[in-house]
Amino acid sequence: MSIGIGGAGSKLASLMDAEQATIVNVSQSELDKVEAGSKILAVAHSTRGQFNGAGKDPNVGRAAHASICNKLCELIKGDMVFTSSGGGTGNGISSRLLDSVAEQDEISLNDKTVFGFLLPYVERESSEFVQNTVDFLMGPVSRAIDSGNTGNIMLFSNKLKFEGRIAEHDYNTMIAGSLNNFLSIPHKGDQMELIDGHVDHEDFRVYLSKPYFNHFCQFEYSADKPFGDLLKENVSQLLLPPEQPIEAMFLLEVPSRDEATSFYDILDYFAEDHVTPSYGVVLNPELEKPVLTLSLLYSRKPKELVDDFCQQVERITQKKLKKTINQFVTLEERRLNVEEEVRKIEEEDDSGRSVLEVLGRLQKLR
Ligand SMILES: Nc1nc2c(ncn2[C@@H]2O[C@H](COP(=O)(O)OP(=O)(O)OP(=O)(O)O)[C@@H](O)[C@H]2O)c(=O)[nH]1
Ligand SMILES: [Mg+2]
Repeated sequence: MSIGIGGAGSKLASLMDAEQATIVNVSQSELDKVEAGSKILAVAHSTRGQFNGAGKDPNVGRAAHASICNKLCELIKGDMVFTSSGGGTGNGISSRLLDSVAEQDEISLNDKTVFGFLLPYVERESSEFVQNTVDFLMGPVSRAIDSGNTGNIMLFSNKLKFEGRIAEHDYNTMIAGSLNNFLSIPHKGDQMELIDGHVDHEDFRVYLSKPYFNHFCQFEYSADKPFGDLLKENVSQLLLPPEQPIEAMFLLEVPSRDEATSFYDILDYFAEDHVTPSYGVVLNPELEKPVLTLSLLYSRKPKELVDDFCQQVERITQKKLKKTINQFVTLEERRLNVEEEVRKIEEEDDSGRSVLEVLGRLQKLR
């Protein structure tokens, strides 16, 4: 089951499994737009947000959180929460939710919540979305990570959506599809013939409960290329790029038993960084080539993530500044034109005095 908070979060949760999804919003009309098994309306004392959402103001979401606080805390146990980091509803409600997670003494492994945050693409999205995201990462996300009380955190990015000009629904489907690929690792271990290693449901649950960022991807595996190069080419564009992993997990599906031992190359690659992945190798005769589903857990201070954001903002600010300077130059040209206009008036003036002469006298009087 998954819980979606705000517009983007609700759409993602619904795509993961509409019947099982619970969606949360401050606006009934926003709730009506998305299909879900269960819908929760969060109400603030003020009437702001009731019709169109929080209008990018996280204060509205934060205020509304109080009305659903207990219900939501109970609901997220052992489940997945999706929200955008930029919108007012998702950001505001999730901020309070993350704080309540951080304040608890210890959360048992089975009750840990996995969070999926959808980050804006700085180059194309509004400054409010970016500022809300910076506040979100520096505040509640940072505190929740420090508490060690969250499960994995997935940082989805809208960069590819904008750069690839992908329709919203298609992009959401890509995100949900790629997450489902990762989540299917233990099921495939059950359903397909196991050749080597093993990732069972319990191992998977333990992996999900670790408070690190999770980057997952799936690609055709070839032992002909160094694994590092292959990985570089195939990291997911739907998520922020991964850092040096602390832990890893993979499932290698091979069409025939002959290719099964190629997984040793992957283990060798990770051994160089002292990472010993959990893994399974299964036989999938329906495939033509081996397919690898890989997840990397990495740790990163939210401050560093924010620094990346700020660098992008800085680049854009520089570009805007350049544009402003160009505009200023245009204004200069206009001023010169005004001087010319004065000359024209002077020529046309039939009083016998030049305008510049009059101006000169006025200056002497001063
Ligand atoms: N990929 C994707 N991004 C979305 C979608 N809807 C909104 N976003 C992004 O999410 C951010 C805006 O957040 P929303 O989820 O719309 O906002 P909200 O939580 O409903 O909050 P308010 O609308 O302010 O009440 C921006 O970065 C949007 O680009 C979606 O369906 N898919
Ligand atoms: Mg909204």
